[in-house]
Amino acid sequence: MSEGLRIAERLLAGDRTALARLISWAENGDSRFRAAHAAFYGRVGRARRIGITGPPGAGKSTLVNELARVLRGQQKTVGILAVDPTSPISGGALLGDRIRMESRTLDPGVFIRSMASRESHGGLARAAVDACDAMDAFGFDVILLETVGVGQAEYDVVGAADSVLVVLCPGAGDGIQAMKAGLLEVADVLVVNKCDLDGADRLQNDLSEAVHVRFTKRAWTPPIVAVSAGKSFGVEELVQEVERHFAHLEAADLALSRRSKRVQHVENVVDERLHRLLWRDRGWRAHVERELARTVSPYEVAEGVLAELTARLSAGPSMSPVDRKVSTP
Ligand SMILES: Nc1nc2c(ncn2[C@@H]2O[C@H](COP(=O)(O)OP(=O)(O)OP(=O)(O)O)[C@@H](O)[C@H]2O)c(=O)[nH]1
Ligand SMILES: [Mg+2]
Repeated sequence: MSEGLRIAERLLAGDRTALARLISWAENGDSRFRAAHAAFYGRVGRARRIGITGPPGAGKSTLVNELARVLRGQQKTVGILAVDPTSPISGGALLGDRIRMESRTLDPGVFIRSMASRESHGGLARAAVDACDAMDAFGFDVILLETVGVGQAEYDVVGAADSVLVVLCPGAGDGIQAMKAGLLEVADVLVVNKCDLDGADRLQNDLSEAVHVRFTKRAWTPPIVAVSAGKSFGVEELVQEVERHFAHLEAADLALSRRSKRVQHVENVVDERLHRLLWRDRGWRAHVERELARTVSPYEVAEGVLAELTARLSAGPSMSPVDRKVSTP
C-alpha cells in the first residue's frame, strides 16, 4: 500500500497526526497528497466551511476563537485553518494568533493549524482547499478558514468556503477601504467588529448604504452584524446569520454551489502544475534567455513557447524539453 493510502486510512480512523501530515503535504504540494486525497475524497462534503477575511487587525482571529467557542457550545467539532501571508509582520501576528487561540487548543473537539501563503498561481487556494478537505474527511462539523483580506489570492482562498464573513472594524476610512478593495463583493455576511468602539454605528450605516446600492440584483443580501469579539458580544447572533445563509444555499442548490467552486479547485491544480512544469524547469528558462539574447521581442519569444507547448501537449505526456531529451527550438 502506498504511503498516501496508508495516511488516508489513518485520517479516516481519526488519527490527528495523519491529519497534520496531510496538511503539510497539501501545503508543500507533495505528490503523496494526491493519492491520499483520491482515497478520502468520498468522505468529503459533510463539513460546513466558513471563510473569515478582512483587513489586518480587524479582529478576525479573535472572532474565529469566539466562533469556535459558540460552536463548541452547540456540541459541534471545529477545524480551524489560518492562512497567513509570509511576511515578517504577519509572522508576528501568527505567533499572536497561536497564543490567543490557546484557550481552544486543549479541547479535543478543536483542531488548529496555520498555513503560510508563499505559492502563487493558484497554489495557495489549492493548498487551503486541500487542507479543508482533509479536515472535512476527518469529520469536523465546521471548518473556519481565516485569511487576511489583502488581495485576490486571499479572496480566492475564502471564496472556496460555503459562507464568507468579511470582518471590518471602526477606524479611519475602513468601510471605504473595504469597498475599494472589493471586499464587499466576496461577503455573504458583513461583520462590524469592535462595536464597543466609537464609529461602529457609522461604519454600519455606510455598509448598509453600500449593500443597498450593490446587491439589489442578487438572490442573497449580506446582513450586517455588529459584534465585539473582544468582549464576546453578538457572536451567537452572528452564528445564526451564518446558519441563515447556509439555509439559503441549501434551498438554492448547495451541491451546485460547491461543484462550481470545485471547478476553481481543478483550475488551480492545473495552473499550479503547469507553472511548475514550465518555469521550474531550467530548459525553458534557458530557451527564453537564449531567444531574448537574439533580440527577439518578448512577445515573439512567448509565441514561440506557446506554439511549442501546444505541439508537445498534443504529442505526449511530458512537456519538458529536458525530460523528452529534445533540444528547444
Ligand atoms: N476593542 C476591541 N478590540 C478588539 C476586538 N476584537 C479584537 N480586538 C483587538 O484587535 C486586535 C487585532 O485582533 P486580531 O484578532 O489579531 O485581528 P486579526 O484580524 O486576526 O489580525 P491579523 O490576522 O493580523 O490580520 C487585537 O489587539 C485584539 O485584541 C473587539 O471586539 N473590540
Ligand atoms: Mg489573525
